[in-house]
Amino acid sequence: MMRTFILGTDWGEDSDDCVAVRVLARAHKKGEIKMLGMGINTLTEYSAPSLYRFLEKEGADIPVGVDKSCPHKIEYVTYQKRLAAETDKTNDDFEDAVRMYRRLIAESDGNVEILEVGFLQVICAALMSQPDDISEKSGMELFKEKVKKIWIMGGTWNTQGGKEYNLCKYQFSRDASHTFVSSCPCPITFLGWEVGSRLITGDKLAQDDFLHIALADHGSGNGRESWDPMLATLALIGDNEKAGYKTVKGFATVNEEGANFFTEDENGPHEYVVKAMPDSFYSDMINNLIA
Ligand SMILES: [Ca+2]
Repeated sequence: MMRTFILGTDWGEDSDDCVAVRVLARAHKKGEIKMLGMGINTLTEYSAPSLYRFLEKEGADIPVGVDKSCPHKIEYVTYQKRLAAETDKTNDDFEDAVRMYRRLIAESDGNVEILEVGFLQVICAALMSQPDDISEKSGMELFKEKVKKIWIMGGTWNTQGGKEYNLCKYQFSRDASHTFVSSCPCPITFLGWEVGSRLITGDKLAQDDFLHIALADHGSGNGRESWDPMLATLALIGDNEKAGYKTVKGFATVNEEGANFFTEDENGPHEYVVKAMPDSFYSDMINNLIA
């Protein structure tokens, strides 16, 4: 059975999201996986149209949603404006991300994996959602029945009480991380800040490649740290050891201040990964996938 994924991204805040989107879009296009949809958990006037256009340039037909009630309205970054200028679409042409998650999960065959490389308010709202016109089931019931696995780029797992951007930057993201991690009935694999930090990818792209241009628009024309594409490649490979990681299993928590903690336990529902290979192993793999 082909593996199916939903991606959540804070598209527009950083540029490693663009690298991750290319990795996933290419795997989708090659038929290795099916990307059911991509939901954006930040909001600018160019959010959904720019991701839509990026995917169109990839030749990957993947639905896009955006958190239309996102409390975090950011200034657009240049790559969003550049891409959005190439389409007539606006955010109004796209589905709300929480509704999209509910719909895609409800319509799925029970084989869904969710990757999150941004804030957790959309996946949290989907988990806490009530029955509606999409499904008579609650979000909790849908997740239990249909979501097999969740992959999160977030946290710092080499220290207790670490605070990492995605899990704790804003009040809404702290609230979502705390609620989601304590309530989610599905297994979660975390790839922490410490894994992708200082590991550069996207530095070998052709100058006329639109991914290079997006990175350069963000001030990362010489490459960017690899948090999001490392999570994407880990999830695609689907086997921590084959992907070059050691696994620590147990129970993760995120407190109300957004600090993350971990209790090791062989039978725990959560795990985080630790690099088992030299950095070039991961950067070569990602650079090959996006070349
Ligand atoms: Ca991100």
